[in-house]
Amino acid sequence: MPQKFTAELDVVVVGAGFAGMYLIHKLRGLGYSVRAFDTASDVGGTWYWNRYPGARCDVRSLEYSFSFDPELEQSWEWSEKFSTQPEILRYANHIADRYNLRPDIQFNTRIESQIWDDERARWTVTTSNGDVIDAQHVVLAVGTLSAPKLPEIPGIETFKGEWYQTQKFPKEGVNFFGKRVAVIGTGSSAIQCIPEIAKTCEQLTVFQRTPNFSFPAGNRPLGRQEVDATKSDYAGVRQEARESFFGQTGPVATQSALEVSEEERTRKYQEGWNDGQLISILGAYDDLITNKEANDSVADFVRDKIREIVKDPVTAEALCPYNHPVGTKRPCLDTGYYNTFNMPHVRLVDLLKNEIVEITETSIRTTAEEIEFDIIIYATGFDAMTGSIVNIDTHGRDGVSLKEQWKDGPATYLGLMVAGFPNLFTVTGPQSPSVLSNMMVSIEQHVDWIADCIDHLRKQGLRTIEATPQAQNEWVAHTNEVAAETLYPLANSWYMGANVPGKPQVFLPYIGGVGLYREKCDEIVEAGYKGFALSN
Ligand code: N01
Repeated sequence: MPQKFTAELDVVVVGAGFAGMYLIHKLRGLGYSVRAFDTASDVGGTWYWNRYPGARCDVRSLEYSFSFDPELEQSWEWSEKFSTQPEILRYANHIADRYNLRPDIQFNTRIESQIWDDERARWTVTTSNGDVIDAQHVVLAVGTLSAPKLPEIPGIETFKGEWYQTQKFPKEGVNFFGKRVAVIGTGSSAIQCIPEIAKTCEQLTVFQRTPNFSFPAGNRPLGRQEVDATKSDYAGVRQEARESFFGQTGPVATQSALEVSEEERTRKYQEGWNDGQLISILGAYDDLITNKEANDSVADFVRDKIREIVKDPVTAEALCPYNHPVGTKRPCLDTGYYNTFNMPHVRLVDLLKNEIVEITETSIRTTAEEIEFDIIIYATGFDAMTGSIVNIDTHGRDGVSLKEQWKDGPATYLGLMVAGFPNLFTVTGPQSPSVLSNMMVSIEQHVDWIADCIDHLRKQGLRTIEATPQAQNEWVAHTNEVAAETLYPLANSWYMGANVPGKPQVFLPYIGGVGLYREKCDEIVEAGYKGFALSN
């Protein structure tokens, strides 16, 4: 029986975060019928869900914003150096209102499956609401850190108190006053929420498996002068970010950390520490992420800072990271994190000494003790970069499943397309700079590239585009080669897929740099979409 479609579209967009919203705006402007779908009840993607106390971006707000509309960037006013989640969500809502995007977004809807029909050269997309959509293209704007992960702890389901995941915090917030609170995890989310929760709770216990390197954010209100300085040359600022390594403006190091004296290095690291930006420290020398000895010098600097700040020497030592080079697990920017451990009602439990055995109805039990709690916060991360892609049942040519094809690790061409899956695009997908960059810069680049590509097909009277297996293999080999030149593979990080049991351990993003990557993408287009097969 022929399939009954509830809608026909040029493009289905999965996700209504910043990428999904810009896709609607861009594609609609080019005359395409497009609809985005999101499980959330409103726009914002990652900033819709991550409402935990203290949630804040750690890329400067003036640069963590869209550049595609000069009027938008001039008229929007950021209040602080690093924006809070509520302010970024207001910005997301402003985008939705300003460009009237909501009529083309279906909320509270999950995309369940996407099946490629080779004969018709179209996708059949089904949703949790029973829609069956016939679409020429599908763009996955699903986010890179949007499949939250609970820890595998026995008894987790038995806890009778309140429990929350940082990535799915309730809209109405949580009242910690007078409560005994546990936070499990010490990644970016935990490091941001711990100082905030400590302000009101009765007792806070932090369960740490791996200490992380964290730097003070030095957040502050934005001054008029600095805003005007950026706004008077926004085009120049954006250009510099696009051509940079991490998608942000900042110093470009040209010297090895080992070429200078210890005093000089310490002075430079102190400058970065005071400046409160990850790129100021990690970009202080050009070999900090490639040379272990160079990296050790900055690791020593941070460990000294921790010992200086945290009064109890046992706690200080437990907070000092030793098992990975700085930067190879996502480093954090914090507001008072280490100082929080000087508060009398805050305690660190070092899981490297005594691991968690189980969670009971009322407590967390380690090999050494049992502690009762009213609230448990799981700040335990995500199935990063691939989780939210493979969670959609996707079948390409000859019915091949994407999940099955990626069982040994993701393989893409440029993080934009996958061989065997025509007309299916990923925004900031694996093997693109993505999570190693200012996401707004990478999102805009990918959306522009994808929209131009779709438009190229139409103008040339073509129906499909697909990565060739050879180009994909070469790109994956290149991304692995570049990663192998760095220290990243030395860490058990989510960049490596190491935080999800059974997930293949490969370095997920592309560490060649945002500017270089953009050049490569542009060259490929100029060479007639080299490495892609286009057909009518
Ligand atoms: O998650 P994470 P996150 N028992 O995976 C621990 C972005 N982000 O939500 O390292 C005990 O980093 C785990 O321990 P270990 C940013 O890119 C950005 O904090 O696996 N502990 C780790 O400490 C970030 O990197 C911003 O040993 C367990 C923690 O949980 C990414 O999102 C803010 C455990 C998870 O840390 C993810 O950050 C927030 C277990 N069974 C997030 N399982 C900003 O822009 C896991 N852990 C500032």
